[in-house]
Parts: sequence; structure tokens; C-alpha cells
Amino acid sequence: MSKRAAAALVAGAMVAVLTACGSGGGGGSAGKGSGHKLVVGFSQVGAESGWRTANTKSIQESAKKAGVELKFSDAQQKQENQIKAIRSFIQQKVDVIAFSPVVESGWDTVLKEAKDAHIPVILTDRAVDSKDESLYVSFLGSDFVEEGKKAGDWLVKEYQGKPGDVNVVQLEGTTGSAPANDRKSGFADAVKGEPKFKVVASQTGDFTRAKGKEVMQAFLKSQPKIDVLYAHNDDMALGAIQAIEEAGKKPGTDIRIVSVDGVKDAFTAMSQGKINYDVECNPLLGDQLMDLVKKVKAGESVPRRIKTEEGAFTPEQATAALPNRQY
Ligand code: GYE
Repeated sequence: MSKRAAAALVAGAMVAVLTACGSGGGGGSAGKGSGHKLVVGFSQVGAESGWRTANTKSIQESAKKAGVELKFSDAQQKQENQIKAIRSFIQQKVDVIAFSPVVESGWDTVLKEAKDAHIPVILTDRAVDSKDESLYVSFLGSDFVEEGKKAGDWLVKEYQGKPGDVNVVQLEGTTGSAPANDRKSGFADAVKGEPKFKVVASQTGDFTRAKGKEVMQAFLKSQPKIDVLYAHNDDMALGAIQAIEEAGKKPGTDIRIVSVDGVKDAFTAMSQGKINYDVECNPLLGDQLMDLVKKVKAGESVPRRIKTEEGAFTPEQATAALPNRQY
């Protein structure tokens, strides 16, 4: 037997002993010969949109690739379910907790419980408004204010030099969520210098197609003149497109549409001229999250904030990108 093989055997035996000790002699979940598998508890918002489905898939696939055991929990868009999931991860003594908070407020108590149990927490995709920054180690996700700003900047350019009021209806994301709050304020900021833009109606469509359609139907009934729809995500825009068509109008022409996410179905709608501009929000956070998890567990310092790189698409660009779009 070579020296190296002998050393590997000894190391393997030590890991086995450590594993047995660590689990009280009951034989814990030893990873493939390299000691404990890292265990991550992940509480997902839900399955409300194409973006979310792509995000879940990315996290699950990356965990598998990274050899991380993922305890996945779907909160069905309810904060109480996320709090329950986090408490159960604490009880199960996972190595790291990651979650995408459905709303921004109301997390301090449960995050304090995780902190007291010495389990590091990583925020993915959405932020919390906790004043105490020691309650989480890092936040990985997009800059939603910037996304709203990009949508507003596009609108300003589109209507440059054109006289007359521009009536805008807004489909907001989940009430109290970071992307809804920030996409609204970023957009408002971008158009505020031009009084001709009037947001004549604004209501939540909860980031879903069904709600987006329903609320757009109500807007079409109550508003005599709608020039532009600003949707906080593609699924609501896609639902609204159905409502607009059913009302006998042409989406993208009679009512111009600007949206956020950049999912495949929206790109298809863009290639048919039904959406005029789409701001990208990247859901493929899995690899970056697994990297972070490993670093945090190894005691390495990690950035407090990691922003994802994103662009924006015109119909021509979306049509060109469509064949290779992953989500
Ligand atoms: O834009 C929307 C999803 O938090 C960035 O949530 C995410 C948003 C995304 O439901 O489609």
C-alpha cells in the first residue's frame, strides 16, 4: 500500500470516529468519505412565478453539484410558514440557514433565535429591514431599486419630446416585499422629473399571472385611458396581456408594457410585440449561494452584500436571446 493510500485510510477512519462522536454514537449523515455533508435549510417564498421556479431549480441543482444536503421548504407566499420552517431548521441543527423573505418586516425574533443557536443565516434574493445587521451574515440578490429605475428611464426616453399626459397603471408585487417596495420607488424616482407621467392606478397582483390578469381587468374597466402598464414582474404582465386582448386591445401597441424579470415566456411575448421592454432579474443564484454557504461554514469572511449582474432587453434583443434563454 502506498504511503498516500495509507494516510487516506487513516484520515477516513478518523472521520468515521468523529462522525460517530458528533452524532452521539448513532451514526450521523456522513458524506462520501469526507466527513459530514454540509446541511443547509432553505426556506423558499413559494412557486408564484416563472422566476421563482427557475430560482428553486437553480438552488436545488447547485446544492446537488456542491455535495450539500438541502432541506427545502416551500412557504406558499406566507411569512408564518417561513418562520415555522426556520424554527424547524434550528431544531434540526442545520449548518446554515438560507431564505428568501416573502416580506421585509417582522423577522427579528426568529433571526435572533437562529443567532442564539449559532446558525448563520444568508438572505437570498430578497432583503429584510432588520436594524440589527448581526442577524444575518450576507445578502445575495438583485438591486430592485435599480431595476425599477431602469424601467422608468426607458419610459422617459420612449416618450421624450412627445406632448400630452401618459397614463400609467402599475401592477405591484407582493405587498410588503422588497421587490415590490423597491421596484415601485425606483420607478417613481426615474419619472418624477416629468409631470406628464401619471400613475393613475396601482395595485398588487401578488407576482402571479392569475392576479395580474384579474387586476388588469379591473383597471381596464375603471380607467378611461391607459397608455402604459408597468408590471413588477413578467408573470403579472403575461396575465395582464390576456386581459388586454380579451378587452379587444393590442398589448404592446394600444397599451405599452414594461416589465421586470426576463423569463422565457416574456421574451416570447416580446418577440410577438406584446411587451416593449423587460428589465432583467437573474434567478440563477444557486452556485453563488453554495459558494457562500461553504465559505461561511469554513469561517471565512464574506461580503455583506453580493449584487447580481443584470441587463435589460428590447424586443429585438429578447428575440435574439430567446433560443438560448435558460429560464
Ligand atoms: O421578480 C418575481 C418573483 O423576488 C426577485 O419574486 C424576486 C421576485 C421576482 O415572484 O417574479
